[in-house]
Amino acid sequence: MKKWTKIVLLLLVVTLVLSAVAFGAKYKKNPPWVIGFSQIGSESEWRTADTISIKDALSEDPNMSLVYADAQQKQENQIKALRSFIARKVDVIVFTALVETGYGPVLQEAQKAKIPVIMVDRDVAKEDQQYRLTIMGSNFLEEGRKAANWLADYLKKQGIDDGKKPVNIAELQGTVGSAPAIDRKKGFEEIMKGHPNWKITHSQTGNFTRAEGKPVMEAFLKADKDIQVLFAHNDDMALGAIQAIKEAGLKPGKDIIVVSMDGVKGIFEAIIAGEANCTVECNPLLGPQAVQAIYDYMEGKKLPAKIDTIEGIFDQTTAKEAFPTRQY
Ligand code: GYE
Repeated sequence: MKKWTKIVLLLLVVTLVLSAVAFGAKYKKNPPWVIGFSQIGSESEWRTADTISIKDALSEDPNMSLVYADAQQKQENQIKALRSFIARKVDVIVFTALVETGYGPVLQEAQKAKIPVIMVDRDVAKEDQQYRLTIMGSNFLEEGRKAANWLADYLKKQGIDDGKKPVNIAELQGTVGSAPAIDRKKGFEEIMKGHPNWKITHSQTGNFTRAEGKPVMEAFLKADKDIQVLFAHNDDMALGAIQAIKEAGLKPGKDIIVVSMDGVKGIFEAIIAGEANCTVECNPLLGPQAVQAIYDYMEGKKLPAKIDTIEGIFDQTTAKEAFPTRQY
C-alpha cells in the first residue's frame, strides 16, 4: 500500500471513530426513551386537540415510547399516575397539572429519582415550580387582559359604554384552583380597574365544560336579565351558555356580548353566525414543542424556565377569513 493511501485510510478510520464517539455522547441516555405523559382529562375541544397533538408527537418519534395516563379530572388519579411513572423509572415525565396546588411531594419524589418533569399547559403553584424542569404553554394572565381590552374597545366602538352607566358582566370560571382559571380572572380584573363602571354581577365555575356552562348561565339569567356581557374562561362553556341565552329568549352576540378563550372551531362557527363576539386564542398544539424540549434535555441543553406560545385574537371582523386555516 502506498504511503498516501495509508494516510487517507487512517484519517478515514479516525473520522469514523470520532463521529461514533460523538454520536454516542450525543444524548444523556441512549434512546429509546420512555416518556410518561399525565393528562388531566377530556373536558373541552381544546383538551382533545392538546391530547392528540402531544400523543401523536411523542408516539411518532422513533426515539420515544409513550406511557399515557388520563386522570379524568381527579387530582388523586394524577398523583397515582405520577408515582407509577417514578416507580417504573421512566426517562422523562410530561405533566399538565389539573390544579396548581397539591403536587409538591410527588414532584419532589420525581426530582429525587432524577426524572425531569416537563410541564405542558397548566403549571403548578410558585413554591413547587422549583421541582420541574420547564413549563410550556400560554400566558393566561395576558389572555385575561386581552379579553378585557378587546371588550373595552368593542363597547366603545358600539357606543355602549359611556364610562358611567354600569356594564354588567357574568363570568363563567374554569376549574377552581387551575392556573388558567386563576390567571384569566386576574388578568381580566386588572384591566377592569380602569373601567370602574364595569361590574362582575355573577361569577361561578362551569368547570371548562359545555355541560356545566349551560345550567350555570341558565341560573344567572333566571336570577337577573340585566347582563350585558358574558366572559367565559373557555369556548366550551361559552357555547353551552349561548344555548342557555337562546332558550331564555335572548340573542347571544347581540343582547349579551360573548367573549371567551381558546379559539376552537365551535366558537369560530358561533362568531361567524353572529352568536359570539370574540375569542382569545390559546394554542393547544403543544406536542412538537414538548418533543423538542425532551431532545434539548437529552442533549444537555439548558431549557428556559418558561416557553411561551404565540397567540392571536379573533372577532366578527376576522373570524371568517381565519376559519379555513384553523387546525383545532
Ligand atoms: O382553555 C380549556 C381547557 O388549560 C388552557 O383547559 C387550558 C384550558 C383551556 O379545558 O378549554
